[in-house]
Amino acid sequence: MKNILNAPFVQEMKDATANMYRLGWDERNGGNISYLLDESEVAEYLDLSNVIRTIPTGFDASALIGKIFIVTGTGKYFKNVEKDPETNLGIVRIAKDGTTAELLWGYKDGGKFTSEFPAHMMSHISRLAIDKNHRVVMHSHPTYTIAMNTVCSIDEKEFTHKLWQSNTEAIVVFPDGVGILPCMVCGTNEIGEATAEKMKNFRLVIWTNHGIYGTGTSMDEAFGLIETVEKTAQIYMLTLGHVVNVIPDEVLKGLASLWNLKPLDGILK
Ligand code: 2HA
Ligand code: ZN
Repeated sequence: MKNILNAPFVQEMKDATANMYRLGWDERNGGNISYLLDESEVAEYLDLSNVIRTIPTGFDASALIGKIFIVTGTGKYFKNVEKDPETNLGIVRIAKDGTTAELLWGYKDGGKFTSEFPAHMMSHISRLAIDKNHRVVMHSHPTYTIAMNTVCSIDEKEFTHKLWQSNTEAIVVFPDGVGILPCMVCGTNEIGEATAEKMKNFRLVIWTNHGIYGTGTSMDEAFGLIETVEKTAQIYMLTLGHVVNVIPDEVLKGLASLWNLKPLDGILK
């Protein structure tokens, strides 16, 4: 059996959380990541018949029975994942009953997965239905994204247009736009269900006054989506009240056509 601390997926979780912490996106215990793993890859590092303990999911995750995820722990700080992955991360498999998670590794101090586990798992279900290669759900509290969401309408098309108009990369990276939920109580099945509903149409979902979710087929893709929204929101906020030039719709259409992208309908004139 290989040493799990050397597994590429553990390294990816360490790198992502460290980067996000240093970017200032994930203060204290803010943010969480879940990453769907390949069973045969995990089997190189763990005896899959050895369940350390079981943890109730609190919702029906039947669509994910047998699937294995590495997930950040509740109350844990992204800052600390790199130096102690076995306490701050866990690997869980959704059990046959669909409402229990089997702990295969981690949460060494008796902990459990993020309080946003429902939003993560329900989002995985939505994204997998659209793209079988989907793997990562990432949640974060990037400062400028939250600031821009505070001063702008939560109308998804209006918000997406403002992002596209501020940075030529934006339409290229997220032609499908950004979904937005109103301010809600986080950590609940309700916000999980609402997020998963948005995830049927969007890879990016903003939680008003809270943060953002990004998804992808890889850690880089999910991270890159959030990073591009945050960079663009920073430009928007730095220029707010001083704007002379926004990217015209004709240029946005030109970018979409150059890269063979289908921008979200109902935004460009
Ligand atoms: O886990 O980010 O949304 C801390 C959070 C809750
Ligand atoms: Zn959060």
